[in-house]
Amino acid sequence: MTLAGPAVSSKTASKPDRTVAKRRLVVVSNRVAVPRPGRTGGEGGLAVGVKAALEESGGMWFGWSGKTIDHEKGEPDAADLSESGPITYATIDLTQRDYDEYYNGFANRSIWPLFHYRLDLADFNRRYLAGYQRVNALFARRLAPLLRADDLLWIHDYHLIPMAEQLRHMGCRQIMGFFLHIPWPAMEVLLALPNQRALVQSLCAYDLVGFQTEDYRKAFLDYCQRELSATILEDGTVEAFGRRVRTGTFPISIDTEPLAKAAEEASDSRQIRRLRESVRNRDLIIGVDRLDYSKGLLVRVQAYEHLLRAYPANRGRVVMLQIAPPSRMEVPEYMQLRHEMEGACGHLNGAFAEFDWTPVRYLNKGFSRRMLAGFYRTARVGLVTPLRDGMNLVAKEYVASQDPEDPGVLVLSRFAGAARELDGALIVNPYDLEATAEAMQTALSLDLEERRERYRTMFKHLQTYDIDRWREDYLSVLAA
Ligand code: GDG
Repeated sequence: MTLAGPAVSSKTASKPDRTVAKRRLVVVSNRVAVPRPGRTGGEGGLAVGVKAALEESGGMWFGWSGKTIDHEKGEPDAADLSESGPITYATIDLTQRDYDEYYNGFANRSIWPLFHYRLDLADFNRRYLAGYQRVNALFARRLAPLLRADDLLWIHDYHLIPMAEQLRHMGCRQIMGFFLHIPWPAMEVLLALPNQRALVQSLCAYDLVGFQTEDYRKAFLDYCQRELSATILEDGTVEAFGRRVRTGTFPISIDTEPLAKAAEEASDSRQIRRLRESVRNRDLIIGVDRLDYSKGLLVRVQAYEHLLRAYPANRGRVVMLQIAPPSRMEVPEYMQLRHEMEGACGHLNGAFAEFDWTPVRYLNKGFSRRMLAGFYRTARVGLVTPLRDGMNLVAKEYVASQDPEDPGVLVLSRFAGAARELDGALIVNPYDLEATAEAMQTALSLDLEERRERYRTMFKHLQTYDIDRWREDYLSVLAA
């Protein structure tokens, strides 16, 4: 079994550039994880990686505060600044209308469904696009006065694609990099987005555009070549709209060692002991996902039902724990999914439960990172079945949290970016419910030696390609 390392397309990526440390880093993302007293450990991969980068070089983190204000009050005049150690946090509030049109609208009802191949759920209302452009322009206007000439800008994700273009219009000449956390879709799918050409043009205002996998980067280059007749240089640089933009593949990762340690410590905690006692001698199958239609939650429950039907010996012998904190609840498609999941889990439990066994425990709430690590370690099978996913950090977290002496098995969708790296997993097509059920059955029955072998190769990979390596690779290429 061999693991392919992440394909970083630039040859300079493995040699960290010392100049990175000298420049001030300015990170821009939709939300900013401003530290608050008594609130630690709830951050996801992006926040952990960004914070570590800013702590190393010093710098600023700019974005939305998470608060909305009345439209009548008008937009804020300037960003709110606060400092914590070497990091300056700069946040702005959004009006309710901006929030509805930019965030709930264009970002999460136009781009998100389309980039996850859900054309049936996409809504291309022009009001959304106007709101998206308006908020990106607002972000640029409030950020520009805070910038220094030699800052290095790192802008994140689909909410903020037009940021660099807006800043360039205002005369900003800094080095600007963009990283897309979600998939870049195949050209035929992207063509359905009414303003797709303008969106790609705005990406060309960056100096570097980073993707999670080589497939996404190639899909981007394919569009540039076929739709824009752009010149693509051998190293993946695109020449279009009078600019040159480099492209690269930078698979995001996790804080592998700290997470492995947290999982080991958590396994002795009171809560994890309680979990083990409640599961008793049964095998636990775990899923952890934002309640999002891209994560393949419904097909997962259906595949589990197939497992119980096709391999009835599992009845009373396995338990599925599905943690699904609600997300984007103002977007109707997410509310709809919530209803559907409640129906699916209720149906499953109604059909199979016994007076002393419930097949699925479905929880609509979040847990601390430490507890999550303990849950992962307790589970014999990690079930990660997105229908489309930029990377999927849960897959990596599940592996990192395992007991090296008695590790569990990861069942992973081929449509997650993580499947390109984690080939010690049992890779499945989540649309094929029966094959997914078979993989679950295989996962439950693998012998210890094979489980260890699969775990070892993946964990070793994650030790090298962790979240620090991700940001070092990105920033060294950006600064080069
Ligand atoms: C986007 C892309 C890409 C979940 N429940 C709890 C909790 N989580 C944490 C997980 C994980 C994170 O949230 C989710 O990350 P994913 O990668 O699985 O998915 P998205 O949120 O869709 O993220 C994705 C990612 O960006 C990074 O680039 O991988 O493809 O869609 O870290 O652990 N954390 C805590 N309690 C919970 O209940 N503390």
